[in-house]
Amino acid sequence: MRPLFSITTLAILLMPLAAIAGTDYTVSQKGKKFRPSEISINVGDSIIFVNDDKTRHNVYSKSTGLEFKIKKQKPGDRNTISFDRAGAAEVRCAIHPKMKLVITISE
Ligand SMILES: [Cu+2]
Repeated sequence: MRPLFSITTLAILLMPLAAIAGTDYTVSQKGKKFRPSEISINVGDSIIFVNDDKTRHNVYSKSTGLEFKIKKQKPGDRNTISFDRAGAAEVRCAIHPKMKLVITISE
């Protein structure tokens, strides 16, 4: 008797689940800069903000529909933000006004 689902069929059926789970990207804050300073992701993906500096950061976005606020982030801390809609988010640091990250989120 043939198995009901082949491995290939199973892989195809499970693929949408992987898409829903999304991809995690890491953005470092080092030397009072975001690294990278621009990143393109897809809806459902997440960004892990890591403070690799010896100073605190305070990352936020006020971009419409894509607002978030990590608040005070100590050296070594990591915070994950997921993005569930398309658009462009400008990310700044409340402590260091020169810091800027642009996230482009596609469908
Ligand atoms: Cu900062």
